[in-house]
Amino acid sequence: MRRIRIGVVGLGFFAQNQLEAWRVIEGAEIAAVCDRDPARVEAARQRYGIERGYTDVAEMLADGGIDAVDVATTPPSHRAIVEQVARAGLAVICQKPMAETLEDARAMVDACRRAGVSFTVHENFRFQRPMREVAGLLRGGAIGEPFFARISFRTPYDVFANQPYLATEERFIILDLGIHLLDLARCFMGDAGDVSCWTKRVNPKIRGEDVATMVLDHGGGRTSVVDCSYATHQVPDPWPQTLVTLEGTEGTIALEADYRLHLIQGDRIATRHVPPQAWPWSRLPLDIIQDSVVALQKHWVESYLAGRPAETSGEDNLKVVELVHAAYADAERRKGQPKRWIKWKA
Ligand code: NAD
Ligand code: 89Y
Repeated sequence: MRRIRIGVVGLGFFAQNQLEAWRVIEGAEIAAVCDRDPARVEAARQRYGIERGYTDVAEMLADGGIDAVDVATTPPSHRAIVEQVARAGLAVICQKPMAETLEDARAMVDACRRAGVSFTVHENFRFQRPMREVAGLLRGGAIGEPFFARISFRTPYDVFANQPYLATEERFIILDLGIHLLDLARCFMGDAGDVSCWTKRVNPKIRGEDVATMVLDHGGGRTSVVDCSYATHQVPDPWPQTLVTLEGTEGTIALEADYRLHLIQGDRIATRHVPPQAWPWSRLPLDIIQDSVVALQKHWVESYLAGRPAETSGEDNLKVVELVHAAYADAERRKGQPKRWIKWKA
């Protein structure tokens, strides 16, 4: 069987996980690497033993011999690269956030649809092993009909050390991280029709918000609370774990720190340990994220070969981008409003 030939664009901090993952996934191979920084191209070529290296996406595409492009650059470049790849008629995977604006995200989905190419967003949190276990219990009916979810990510972790660009963005935590959590809320509870949101910047050294609390309306009184913070004093630091509670008519699922997964039904509780798979390049505590990259890329290969859209297709992920922007709009609206404190009646 011929392997799918992947061109990887963007060879920075996170791409290393994608490159490592492609190497262990049967059915795919890295055909070329590309970054505007020649030193990063050379380093990737040496480290991963890849012949073809480029500093320009157009040149990589013009040389042919590629079936799909995996885009791991930072968001400002996503739209132009995805549209370029779509015009070349190749499948494309793009890192989250697909784009910084809703307009760009819609244009990207539209460009891929018109070109007839498959478009997937690298939305990996729903592919974390514990999240697959939670979804399995839920879909198997273990808790009946879910009516409440809490998806929580709170940490003091210095995320700016590895990703310095996050400190200077006008919009930080919802666009960078909350986007994953909003996707998880959709994955567990279905689409949301409305979102209320409160944001705050606690760290004075950064530009955007580092704390956000969102409440999603899934209809029929069903809600999710999605909360995230990079400003929380917490020992031990759970980073980069996402904690989940799902309450249903027949039971509760609770994913606690250190991958302890509880299923509570009446007065019974069953607990399992659901850690990620370790890979030779895994580094604690990022192993949960690194394993999810392998799982997402494997899923992408299976979907591509079967000729069906991946779970996190561009069209599906557009709904997450819409939620992100709805959340920012709601937070902005609240900041502009006079406070409406509850008036207690004597
Ligand atoms: P980075 O700055 O470390 O790397 C980005 C690389 O892209 C750089 O080497 C840069 O030179 C290159 N680049 C930028 N524009 C380019 C262009 N037009 N052509 C060629 N190369 C270009 O960034 P990062 O931290 O690796 O983040 C990359 C993406 O990964 C972001 O979208 C980020 O949100 C995402 N990310 C995802 C996860 C996850 O769990 N899914 C985790 C971290 C980061
Ligand atoms: O960029 C973010 C992501 O996608 O997952 C965690 C992260 O690296 C920092 O918030």
